[in-house]
Amino acid sequence: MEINTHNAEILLSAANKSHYPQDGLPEIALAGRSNVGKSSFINTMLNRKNLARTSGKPGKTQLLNFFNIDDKMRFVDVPGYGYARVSKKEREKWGRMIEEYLTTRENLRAVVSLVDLRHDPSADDVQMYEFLKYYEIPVIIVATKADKIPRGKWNKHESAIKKKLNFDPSDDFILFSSISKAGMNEAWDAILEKL
Ligand SMILES: Nc1nc2c(ncn2[C@@H]2O[C@H](COP(=O)(O)OP(=O)(O)OP(=O)(O)O)[C@@H](O)[C@H]2O)c(=O)[nH]1
Ligand SMILES: [Mg+2]
Repeated sequence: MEINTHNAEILLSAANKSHYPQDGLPEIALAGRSNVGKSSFINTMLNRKNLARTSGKPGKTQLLNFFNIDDKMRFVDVPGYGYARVSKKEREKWGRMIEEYLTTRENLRAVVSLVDLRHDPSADDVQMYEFLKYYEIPVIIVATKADKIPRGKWNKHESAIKKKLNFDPSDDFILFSSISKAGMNEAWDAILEKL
């Protein structure tokens, strides 16, 4: 598929099903803990500075944000999990919103599940991966902030993450940096293959 990735705009934000776009365009969702770099991933992939709003302040993305890419596909920026300073009630609301999207959305082709290359995956990261495997949702693991780890140590960090996740070798695993753009072409290849 030929996609002009420069032709991208925020389409809408949704809290539930009734607000999702109504057409059949394929969607790729971004999941990961708060601050891992989901919005930065979107900006990097679309060569934009701040199309998906980023900040040092975790919990910035509160709704499902749908990005139209050249009227051919969408990215769906999902609010991050694991942000400590939210109430139990908010966490439950978050859980229902994500679960509804991931388990019922026919447009969904794959989830890009982001983890921080520097650290072992959190319990929430492991749970998200298990959830996606359980529902047989195609998953692409993207390990972010690779620029913060010297290249000579990438392999060691990759192995540690795979082990902790009980990684299925048939899934994609991509080392990524929104600073250096390492892994960007590989990520696009993996995504286009899923559409
Ligand atoms: N060095 C480095 N910093 C990054 C990278 N990706 C993201 N960041 C920084 O990490 C912080 C969080 O990035 P966001 O993209 O806003 O993270 P998010 O996952 O969208 O966070 P929430 O919306 O809160 O869930 C920002 O300060 C980014 O500049 C990366 O690849 N390398
Ligand atoms: Mg965000």
